[in-house]
Amino acid sequence: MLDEASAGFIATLAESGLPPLHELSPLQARAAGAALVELHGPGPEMLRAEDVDCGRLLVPTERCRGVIVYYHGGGWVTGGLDEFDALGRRLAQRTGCAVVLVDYRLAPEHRYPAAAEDAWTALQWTAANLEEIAGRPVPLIVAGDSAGGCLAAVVAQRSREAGPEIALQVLVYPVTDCDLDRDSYLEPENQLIIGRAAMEWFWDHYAPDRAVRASASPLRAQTLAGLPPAVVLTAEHDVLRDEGEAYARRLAEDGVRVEHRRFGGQMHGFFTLPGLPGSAAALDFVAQAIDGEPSHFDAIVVGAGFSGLYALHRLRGAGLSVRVLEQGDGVGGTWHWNRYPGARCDIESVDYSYSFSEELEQEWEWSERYPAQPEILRYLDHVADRFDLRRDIDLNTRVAQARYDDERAVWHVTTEGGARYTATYCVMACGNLSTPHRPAIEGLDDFEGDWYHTARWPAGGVELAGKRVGVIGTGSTGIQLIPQAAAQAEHVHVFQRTPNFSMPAHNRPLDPDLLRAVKADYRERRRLARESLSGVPSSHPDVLPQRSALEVAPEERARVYEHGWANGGIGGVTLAFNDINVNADANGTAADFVRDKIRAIVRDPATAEALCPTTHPIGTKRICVDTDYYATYNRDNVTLVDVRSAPIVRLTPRGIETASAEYELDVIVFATGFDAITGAVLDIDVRGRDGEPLKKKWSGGPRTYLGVATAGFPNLFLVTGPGSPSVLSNMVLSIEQHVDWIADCIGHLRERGLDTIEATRDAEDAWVAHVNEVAEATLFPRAGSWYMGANIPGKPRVFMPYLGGVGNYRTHCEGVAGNGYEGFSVTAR
Ligand code: NA7
Repeated sequence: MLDEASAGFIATLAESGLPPLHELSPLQARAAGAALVELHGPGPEMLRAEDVDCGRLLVPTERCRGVIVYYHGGGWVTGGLDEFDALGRRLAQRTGCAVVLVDYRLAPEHRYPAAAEDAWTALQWTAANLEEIAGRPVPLIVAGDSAGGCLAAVVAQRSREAGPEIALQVLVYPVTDCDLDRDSYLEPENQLIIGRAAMEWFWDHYAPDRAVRASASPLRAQTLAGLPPAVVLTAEHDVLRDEGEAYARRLAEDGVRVEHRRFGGQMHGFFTLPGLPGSAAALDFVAQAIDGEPSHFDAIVVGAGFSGLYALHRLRGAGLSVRVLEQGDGVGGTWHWNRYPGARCDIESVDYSYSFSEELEQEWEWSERYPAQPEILRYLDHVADRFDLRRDIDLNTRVAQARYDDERAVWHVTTEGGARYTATYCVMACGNLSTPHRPAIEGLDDFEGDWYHTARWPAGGVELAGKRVGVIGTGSTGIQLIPQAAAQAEHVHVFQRTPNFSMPAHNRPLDPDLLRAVKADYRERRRLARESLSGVPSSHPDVLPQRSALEVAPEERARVYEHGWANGGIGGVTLAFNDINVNADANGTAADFVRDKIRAIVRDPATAEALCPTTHPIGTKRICVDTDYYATYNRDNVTLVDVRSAPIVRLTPRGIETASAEYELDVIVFATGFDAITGAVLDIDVRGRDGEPLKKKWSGGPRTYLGVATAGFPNLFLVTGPGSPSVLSNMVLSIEQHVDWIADCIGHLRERGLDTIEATRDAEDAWVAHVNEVAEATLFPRAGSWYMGANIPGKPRVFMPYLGGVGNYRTHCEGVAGNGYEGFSVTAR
C-alpha cells in the first residue's frame, strides 16, 4: 500500500489537472517537470557550485570522500540541471561526496546513443578531474535514477574494459530493460508518477527503432561479471520495480556484490521528492553504502512470516530500530511459498490468527472453518499494511551469515547479495517449515515433463488439467493436494512410501452468528488457548477428557471416537481419551478406529489396506486433516503406487521408474516435506562466541534453553525454536508468546543498561534433559517423524518440539523472566 505522504502527493498532482505525461509533447513535458522545481526547495549550501563542461559541480566540503557522477531521471526526454540541483546538493551533503550533475542531450532531438555518449564523456571528464575536485585521490562513483540509473549502469558496463575504475554504482529504480510486460508494468496500483504508457512514450522518443532497444538495455548484457559493486534501490509501487530487481539478481548471480533494498509503500520518483519519508531513508541507505559501513539496527529479524511481522511490530513499538530480512518477494513466510492446490491450515481460522490487536481481531472476517492459503496470505498482507510494516522489511533478501562479534557485542549479518548489517539483537523468525526437502532421486534432469515442489509452487499456479500427474509423498501436503489434483488431471499416480492417519476436516463456511459469538468472547477464548495443551481452546485442561481409552466399554469408546470423527479436525480422535499419546494399547484402539474408517471409505480392499498406517502409533506423526482424501481413491483416475515394496529407482525422460514398473507422467509433484524446525536456521552460517558455528554446536541435535536461546550465542533469539512447543501447538499463539517474551527480555536489558543476555550451559543442559524426558514418557519417539528429524538423511534423531503443553510452558517462561531471567547470564560493558 502506498504510504500516506505519497498518496497525498498523488492527490495534489491529480488536483493540478495536469494531463498524463504521454499525452504531452516533449516540450510540454519538460515545462511541466520544470514547474515542479519549487517542490524540491533550494537544497543545502555548497562550498562550490559551478557549471562545468559536462554539467554542474557541487562540492560540499574541502575534503570530499568521493566524487559521484550523477545522471538524472526523466526518461531521457525531460529533466535537467535545475530540476535536479536540490537533489544533487542533498546527495552531496548527506554523503560527503562531490557530485557532478550531468547535463546530457535529451531525446527526441537526440536519440540513443546520444545520452549514453554524453554520460560516458562526463565520466571521463570527472575521472580526469577527480583529484582537483576532491583535493586528493578518492573513489569514483556513478549514480542515477530511473533513465539516469540506466545511464549509470551503461557507463559502468562500458568502463569494465578500459576503465576508469568505478568504486560503486548506485542505481535508483533504474530502467534496465525495454520489456514493458513485466508484472510491475501491469499492476494497476503502480501506474502513479509514471505508468506503462509513459514508459512506452519515453522509449518511443529515445529509441524509436525497436531493434536498438536491446543495446540500450543494460539487463541484456551477456554477463554482468566484473562490474563494480552495486547498490540498487527499487520502489514497491513502480513500473520499473521488477527490472531493477532483475538487474540486482543478475548482478548477484554473476558474482557482483550488490546491496538491494525495495522501499515499501514508495512510488516511482520518491528518491527525488524531499517531502516523502522514503527519500531521507533512501539517502541514508546510499550514504551508508558509500561509507562502506554496514547499516546498524537495534534488531535484525530474519523472516517476514507470522513471527517476523509480529516481531517487527512489537520491537518497533518498543522504540527499537528494526530491519526484517526476507528471502521471498512478499511477506507471509510458509504461507507465501506453499501455494499448491488445497493448501490449508489444520487449525481453525478463528484461533490461527493474531491476538495482539483487538481491532484486528474484530475487523478481520474469516470465511471458512479452516483457512485456505490465499486467505491466510491476504490476512498477513493486511497485517503488513495495517501496521505499516513494509517500510522496515527488505524482500528478496536471503541471509547468508550471522556472526557474533565478541569485542563489540554486535551481530554482523550478511545477505547472499553481499549487503551487510550490524545489530544488537538478532531474532531468528525463519520458521519451522521453511526449508523444502526434495529427496535426491536420480534422473531429475532427464525428466522431460515439469516438476514442482509444493513448497515452491509457482505464484501463477500450474495447469494440471488433462495431465498425467505423479505425486510423491502422502504427508499433510500430499493429502491436501491429491484430491484437488485428481479433480483436474487426466490421471494421478500417488507414490506412497508410508501411509498417514488423516481425519476429515469437515471444512465449511463460517456461520456469521458463530463468528459474531467468537468475536464477542475473544478475550476468554484466547485465555483458554493460552492455558491449553496445544494452543486451542478445545485442548484446555478443563475440557480435556479425564478417562483412559481402556477404562471404558468398547461400545462407549466407539461412540466417543465416532463423535470425534464426526466433529473432525486434528485432535478429534487422539484427544478423545487421556492416554492415547502415552499408552500403546490405548493408542491402538484409536488407530484401529481410523483404519476401519479407511476400509469403510475405500472400495478396493487392497488399496484400503495399503492406505492403513501400521508402522507408527496414531498421533506420533502429524495427523493430517483432509477433504475427501480417502474417497479420492474410489475415482477411476487415481492409482496408489506402493513405493515401500517397490521403491522409486529413478526419474526417466518419461516419468518415474520404480523397482517394478515405469509410470509415464507429464508433471511430477514433490510433496516431500521440509527439513523441519532446524533447517532454516542452520541454512544460515550462524556463528556465536569465539566463532563457534551453530551447525557444530547442534551437530548431535539442537540444544536450546526454552527453545528461545542457545548458550554461546548472546543476544540471539529463536522464535519457536527447537525445545519449545512450536509445531505441536497453534503456531500463531506460540509465536506471539515467544515474541512477547523476547520483547520483554530486550526491554529488561535496555531499562537496566545491560548489553548482552545469554543462556547458561547448565540451564540449557537441564532444559534439553527435560524436553527429552517429557518426550520419552510418550509414544512420540517411536515414529520416524520429521519431529525427530527422521525424514532427512543424516539428520540427528532427536525429538525437537517440547511436549509439555503450551500452558505449562508459558508459565515456566514467565517464571524464568519473573526470577530475573533465571538460567541466563547478563553483562554490561
Ligand atoms: P511430510 O509430512 O514430511 O511428508 C512428506 C512425504 O513425502 C511423506 O509421505 C514421505 O514418506 C514422502 N517422501 C519423502 N521422501 C520420499 C521418497 N524419497 N520417496 C517416497 N516418498 C518420500 O511433509 P508435508 O509437507 O506433507 O507436511 C509437513 C507439515 O506441514 C505437516 O505435518 C503440517 O504440519 C504442515 P515417508 O513418510 O518418509 O515414508
